[in-house]
Amino acid sequence: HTIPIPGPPGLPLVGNALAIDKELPLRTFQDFAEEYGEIYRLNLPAGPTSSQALIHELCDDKRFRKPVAAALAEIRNGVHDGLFTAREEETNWGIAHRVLMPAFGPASIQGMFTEMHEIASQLALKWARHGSDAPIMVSEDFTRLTLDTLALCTMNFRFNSYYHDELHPFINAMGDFLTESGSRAMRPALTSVFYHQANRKYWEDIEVLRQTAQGVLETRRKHPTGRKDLLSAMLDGADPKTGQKLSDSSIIDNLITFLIAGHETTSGLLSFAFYQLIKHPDAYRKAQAEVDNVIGKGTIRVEHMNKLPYIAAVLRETLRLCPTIPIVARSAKEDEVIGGKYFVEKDQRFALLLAQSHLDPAVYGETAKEFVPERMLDENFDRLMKEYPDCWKPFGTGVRACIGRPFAWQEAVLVMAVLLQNFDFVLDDPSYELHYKQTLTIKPKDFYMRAILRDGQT
Ligand code: MNH
Repeated sequence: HTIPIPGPPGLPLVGNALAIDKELPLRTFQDFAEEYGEIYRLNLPAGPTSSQALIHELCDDKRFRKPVAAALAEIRNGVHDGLFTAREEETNWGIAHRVLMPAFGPASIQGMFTEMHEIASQLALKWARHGSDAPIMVSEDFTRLTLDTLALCTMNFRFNSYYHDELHPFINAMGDFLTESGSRAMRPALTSVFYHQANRKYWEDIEVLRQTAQGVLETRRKHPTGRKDLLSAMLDGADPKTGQKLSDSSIIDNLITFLIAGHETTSGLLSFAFYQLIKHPDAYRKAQAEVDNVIGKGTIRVEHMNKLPYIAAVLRETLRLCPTIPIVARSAKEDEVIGGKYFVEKDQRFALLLAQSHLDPAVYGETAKEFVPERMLDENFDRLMKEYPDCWKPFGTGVRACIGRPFAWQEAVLVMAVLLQNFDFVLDDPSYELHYKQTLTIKPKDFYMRAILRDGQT
């Protein structure tokens, strides 16, 4: 016996679309989850799910897959079958995945440490120069950091964002392209003819992105270097399975994809992590003490990166409460029953509501909504993941999980260490309350802090 999936009543034609908060759709989805439980039906393309148990089931790659719909389908107009926007089983996904996996492996990421460190140090220098009275626009400066780091480490390209108020044309084009991809996904298909201007701008932005990436590729071809970065892995690497190399167009797709998938996510993580630390002085002290004990005042080296377990726990706990990709899509490969009772038709889409499943009291108990890094220390984390598989999914799932995770992790740990080593941080406005700004990812809205150089440091 199966039961229909519960859900709020909707209007004919628009369904539940009007109920969705325009600024912060995530809030509506979480409110409905509180009201209707672990799964509900909206008269929208996807059904939000939010218990660890259901999410565990939907993460099964044998029965469910990643659909490329909504905003992803719009981004796909720009980067085609690149890793992030490829449909299940498209050949180019397999080729790029196999060629790039080793290039995102631990050894290769460790090789990027020096360049990551350089960009992180530039940020510390900027904040030191601005002085402790200057409010820092946290997520904007972290976005400069993550973009510059990605471009430098993956393709040896320097945006030099810190000292420009005007961003590089590529960055503007990418920002507008992503925002517009989100808007297009929300618009009913028939109305798109009314958006001439926006459509033209959208395709022009795609052109800017592709031209820039093509320029980077051609420069590398003309001036080969011994650099072992992601670009050289794509230019030189052959797929171990088919022997095929990546086409130029596929390389361009993936160069742009790294910047798209890898900058806001990591920038949001760092922003939320500092917010949480400032709000939790006890955790803050422990994190800073760990940096002082393990690294002291000397230069941070790559060997330190896996010797900072408390920082790692802070980052995990931050991604639990504030998963910067708060929703991941899945769809059924065949007709299915989930949770032992809900009937699901083939191709029915689901939104894994990570921002809510990460609060499941069945997993995290009474303190589920609190920031408690201790529960994410290695041993506890391993136990949790074993006992409640898929209870923490900020990097997505299965074959389509994040390929950039080791990159993001090294960058985030390093930046935490550099900043905690050199500064004390306080809220610019002590009464600041956390609000999200939602685009494709979430970030803290209007979050400003101030950076005070620590005693005896210059
Ligand atoms: Mn990343 C896929 C989260 C950093 C490149 N990433 C995903 C997915 C999530 C995700 C979730 C799965 C999306 C989906 O199912 O539709 N990623 C993150 C988070 C961070 C992050 C939370 C930082 C914190 N990602 C990065 C970085 C890069 C990157 C850095 C690049 C250097 N991510 C990707 C790519 C994919 C992806 C590429 C698509 C992988 C695939 O489908 O094969």
